[in-house]
Amino acid sequence: ENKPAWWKEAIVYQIYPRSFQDSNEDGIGDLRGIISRLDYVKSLGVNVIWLNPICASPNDDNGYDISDYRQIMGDFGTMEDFDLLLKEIHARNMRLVLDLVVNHSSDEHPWFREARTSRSNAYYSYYHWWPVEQGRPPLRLSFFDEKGDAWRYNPRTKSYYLHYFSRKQPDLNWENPKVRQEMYAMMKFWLEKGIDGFRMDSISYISKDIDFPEIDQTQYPGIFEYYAQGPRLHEYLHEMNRTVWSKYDIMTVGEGSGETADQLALFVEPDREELNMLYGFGPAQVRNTTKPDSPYTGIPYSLIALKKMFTLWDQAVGKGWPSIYLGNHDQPRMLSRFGNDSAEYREISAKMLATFLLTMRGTPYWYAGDEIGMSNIKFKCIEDYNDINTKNLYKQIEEKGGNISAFLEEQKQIARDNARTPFQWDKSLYAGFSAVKPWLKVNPDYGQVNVEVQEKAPLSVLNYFRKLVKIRQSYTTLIYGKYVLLDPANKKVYAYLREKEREKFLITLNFSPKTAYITPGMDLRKARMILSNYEERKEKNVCRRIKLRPYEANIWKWE
Ligand code: TEU
Ligand code: CA
Repeated sequence: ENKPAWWKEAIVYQIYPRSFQDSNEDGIGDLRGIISRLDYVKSLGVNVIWLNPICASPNDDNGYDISDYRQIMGDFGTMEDFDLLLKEIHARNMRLVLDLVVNHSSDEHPWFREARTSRSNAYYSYYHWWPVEQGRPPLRLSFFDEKGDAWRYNPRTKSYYLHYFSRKQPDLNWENPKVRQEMYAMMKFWLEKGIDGFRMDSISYISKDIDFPEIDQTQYPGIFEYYAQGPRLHEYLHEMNRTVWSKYDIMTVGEGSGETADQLALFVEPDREELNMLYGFGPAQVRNTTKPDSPYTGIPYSLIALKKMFTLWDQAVGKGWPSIYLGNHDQPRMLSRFGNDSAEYREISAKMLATFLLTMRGTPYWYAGDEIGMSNIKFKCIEDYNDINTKNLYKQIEEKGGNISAFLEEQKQIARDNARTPFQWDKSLYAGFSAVKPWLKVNPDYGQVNVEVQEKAPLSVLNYFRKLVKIRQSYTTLIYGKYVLLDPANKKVYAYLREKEREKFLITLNFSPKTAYITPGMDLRKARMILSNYEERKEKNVCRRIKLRPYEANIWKWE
């Protein structure tokens, strides 16, 4: 039995600071902007805010390239603004979790500026290098480099440095105990300010095989074995837990990278003293196949695979605790991906997805804007994009003479910028996000899809979300209760039980735009529908088989 903890009962609300609210008319969201919207966040009923990186950064990858771990990014404000933000969050009985980016720093961080000057510099061993006298470095591909290579030559040291992400994000060398000590001191700096936890970026990459063996996919078919999950990963996590985290009442969630379900428990089982949760890649990478844990290639997805994935991860967590999400700042909008963003089904399917996220076992991570049904912007041309990921892939395809229009079509479905467009507050110019032109275009649907309109509409997605939050918080069974998947082979319906002691819920979700049926295999005559995303409920005479309208979602409770 899992011990109750605040982070198990929490609903995490993820804010991408650049896109939430601009307070000083420069078109960029900032901390004062977030402060001015805290009453809104509180009104949702959520209780933990996770902010994407806010530290000083030249913004090659929007804050995931940190040049000073103890300063606030100029675009976002000052340390005084931060202290006020934290105070205001706590004053509303909410908590704050920060993004911790420790696998790499910016190349503009003083450590790297020093390191790149000479091999004898004390900071040289803060990073990973491949000296020229050893020949060409073994192949490692970068996720974000415009040429694709994760090694970049540095003439002054006659060596290549490693950067899994962009060339402005050199990987830190965690083998070096000094690097680890610096990081622990930095974590304490923020914890002493009173923050409530960390979301640990790309955490599995911190340990790698530093011999950098040639990649042999016949030996290890999974490429991640070469990039991440190195031999000392769990040692480092345990050390961080013992040295820092265990001294505070905080939550820690690691962002995984290609972990398979069988590795999950190693991160999160309490007696291992590592992380509270792992935010695995699995669920968001489900594709059109029934094989779980297969690499992502885009959409469409298969509902059967999605169900398999969530069910597998629910079990694989062992004595640990699951994290539940369908979208974030690296994924397309969940509505466009897993629901249906057409005018006809937008609202109903957004409500259906919300019903899913808030009735699963585990801590839900809710991405800001999903509660009003924000959808992919689907940019038509490359100039509209800001994301280094899309821009550099474009350059690579251009260079190779690849199919640009097919690439742009695909980006409409999967590009990260789809989820990074400014938050839609009202129907004024720029959606109330800013008085000036924002850093990224506002989704043109903001006239209907905005908070102001939905506040006034009792049946809006926004108000449905609030209702759901209340329901989750009134029944601990929806948090801790056992999760039991029903009818796994049903291609349209995701149905499951949540049960604890004598309390029992049935959740029935139609993930399709067609009428669908589910026969849960139990007597439903004593079950009452406590929530539906359709105004008109059809629960009369339901005995064994449930008929669901397009994207219909219901919560049933046994009396
Ligand atoms: O993402 C980790 C990661 O592995 C990404 O490469 C992800 O797969 C990619 O965005 C998909 O295109 C984290 C952050 O969430 C992401 O925003 C950062 O860009 C990345 O780390 C580097 O810090
Ligand atoms: Ca601003």
